[in-house]
Amino acid sequence: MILHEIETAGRSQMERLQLERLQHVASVVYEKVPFYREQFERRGIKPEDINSLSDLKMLPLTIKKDLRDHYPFGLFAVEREEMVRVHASSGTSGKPTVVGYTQNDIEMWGGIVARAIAMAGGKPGDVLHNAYGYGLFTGGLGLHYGSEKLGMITVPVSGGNMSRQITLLEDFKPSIICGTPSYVLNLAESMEAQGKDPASLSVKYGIFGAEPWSDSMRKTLERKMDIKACDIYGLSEVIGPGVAMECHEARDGLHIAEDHFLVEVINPDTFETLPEGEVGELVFTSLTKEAFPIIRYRTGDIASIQYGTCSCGRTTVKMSRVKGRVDDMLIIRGVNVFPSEMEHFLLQINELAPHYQVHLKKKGALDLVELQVEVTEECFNGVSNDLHHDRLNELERKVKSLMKDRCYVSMDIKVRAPREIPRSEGKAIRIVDLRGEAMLQ
Ligand code: DLL
Repeated sequence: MILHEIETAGRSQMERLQLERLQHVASVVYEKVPFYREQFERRGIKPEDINSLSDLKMLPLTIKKDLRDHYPFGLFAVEREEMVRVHASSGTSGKPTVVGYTQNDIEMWGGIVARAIAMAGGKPGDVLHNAYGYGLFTGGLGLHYGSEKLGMITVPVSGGNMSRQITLLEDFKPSIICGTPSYVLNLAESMEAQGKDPASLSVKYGIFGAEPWSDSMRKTLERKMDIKACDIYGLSEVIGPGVAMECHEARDGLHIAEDHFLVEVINPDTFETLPEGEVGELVFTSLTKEAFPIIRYRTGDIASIQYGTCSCGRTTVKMSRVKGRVDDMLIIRGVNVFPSEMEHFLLQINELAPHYQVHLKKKGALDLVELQVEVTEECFNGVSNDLHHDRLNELERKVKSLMKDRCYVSMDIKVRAPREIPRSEGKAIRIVDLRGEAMLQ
């Protein structure tokens, strides 16, 4: 279901709207946010110098550190009386990054998330089970307001409490489930552990995101739950979930809400803007946000963009699925690899459960990478105890050579017992960096 005519607008109509909005947001940040005025002045730019969308390149890039340096409210563009909400993303080190919303921002956000849910198969009157965490994280409330705006019966279950989740899924008969893919997988497995079949639930569509997930993970979730799984993308600095969404018809790239968020892809080393189709770092400029407008924000997320008309009828630019974050890319003996690429191949091994972690360790001056994978319960069915060891060794060799042949990386493999790898309540932890801990001998 296409909710808004702008989703099918012609390119020139979209670009006219974007330019008008870009000129407006540039003059707002110049007037209201000292940080941006300083950045513009340093480059000798005035908002009125923006005469075409390609002038966007003249504007300064913004990074997470700029948000931290102005913690908590230093980049807000409105008076306190106009603000109604803040969200924050947890910082790995120190303070979180804080973002703010006016009432209009909340309305606009609800509108784009409603569009996103409709794109993934949501309909007024149907039930949406929202297992994204409610709180400072934008996932829970972001999906919640969008679902209500679309007219769906919204179940604000949040994360945690598996048995309650399962009861609500069985009793309320939702057509849509939302959550991080790792958490929903965890949920499906908990049902199986209780002897229940997740495919027997009423759920038809999944809206999964907030973390990188591979196409193999998509297949696993689709098979286990008998659903169509769509990818939702977003980040709090830009607004939260809904910046981009896959349509359930094509499930081939995510439609960016480009009437609100202008996208660019840059080379993360040279900052040069890359052409359509080339993989680089996504950069977004908000076009309509009031409280926390953001100019050319470097997301750290790696993807490409593609223009054209989708088989669903939408004409909005699509981004590829996120391969990973610039800072999650592993460089193993000169070869670059993202955990989601490893996931893609790992999930093709039947004996393995879809859970894994990459442990980074240090031995002397040397960095070591250990991939921890988990066997399924069924792997040892019918195997006598004395053969367990051989089976594990054989599996380790299999994973090692798969990683070498398909991802071109050589790493240590550790096969762990069922349920030994920690399960997620929200975003899965795929990389565990132990290099700061006591050195291994
Ligand atoms: O994760 C917002 C969100 C909530 C998106 C619910 C989708 C669903 P943050 O906590 O600020 O916001 O984290 C943003 O998560 O820069 C990406 O690295 C990653 N991310 C978000 N969606 C996806 C996705 C929310 N679909 C960061 N695929 C982003 C891969 C994603 N990575």
